[in-house]
Amino acid sequence: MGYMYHPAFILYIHAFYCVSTVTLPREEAQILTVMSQKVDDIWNTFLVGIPIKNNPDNNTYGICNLQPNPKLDESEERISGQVLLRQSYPNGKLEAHFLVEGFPMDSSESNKAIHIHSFGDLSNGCDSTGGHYNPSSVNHPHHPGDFGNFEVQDGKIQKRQTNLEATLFGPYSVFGKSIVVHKLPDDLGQGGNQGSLDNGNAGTRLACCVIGSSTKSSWDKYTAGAED
Ligand SMILES: [Cu+2]
Ligand SMILES: [Zn+2]
Repeated sequence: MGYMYHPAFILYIHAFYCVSTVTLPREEAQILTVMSQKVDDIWNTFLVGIPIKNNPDNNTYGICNLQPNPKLDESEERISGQVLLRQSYPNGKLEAHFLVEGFPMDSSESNKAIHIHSFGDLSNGCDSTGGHYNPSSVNHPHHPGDFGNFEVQDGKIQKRQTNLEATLFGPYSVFGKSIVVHKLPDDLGQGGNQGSLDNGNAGTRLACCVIGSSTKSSWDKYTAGAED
């Protein structure tokens, strides 16, 4: 992404150089500091789009509170849960912690697909979240939110993933997008048809949520006892 060359960095170097080699009048030094902060603010607004300093540990947190799809038939399972997201600013890879419950204990289709979909629009249940979030126009399963298959054990999914491609920062931030849990496994692009290359033929949308910004305390609350 060329972070090395971002304007705040250049201005910092410039300001540092000036201040360290020449003794500037106090007023000029203050002006430089203010300018540097403003450039930094503009850059952060462009790069991040959300406040990044709400967590002292320099991580940005996200949460998605999964609710059953209100458009489901009576016969379908009602599942709910949380997906917790954490990423260190600005170059860290995304980590996600998945907690989903409410599956039948005797579920025979044990694997479920989970993806990031394009829209945070739940006005028509999970059906209005669109297709897979696909900013680079590639085939499934190469979308940034293709999390793959999740095994259900004792009616639950509980899984940590690290080193994910999706990001909470910049123009491709997934804040405001949605996460969908499907009824079927993800065929991972191996299904030999268009559906496979679009969405992995994962079937009915059982539950969904909109990804919002969050706090370290929510991350800690839901991942307690499950760290690594
Ligand atoms: Cu999906
Ligand atoms: Zn996909």
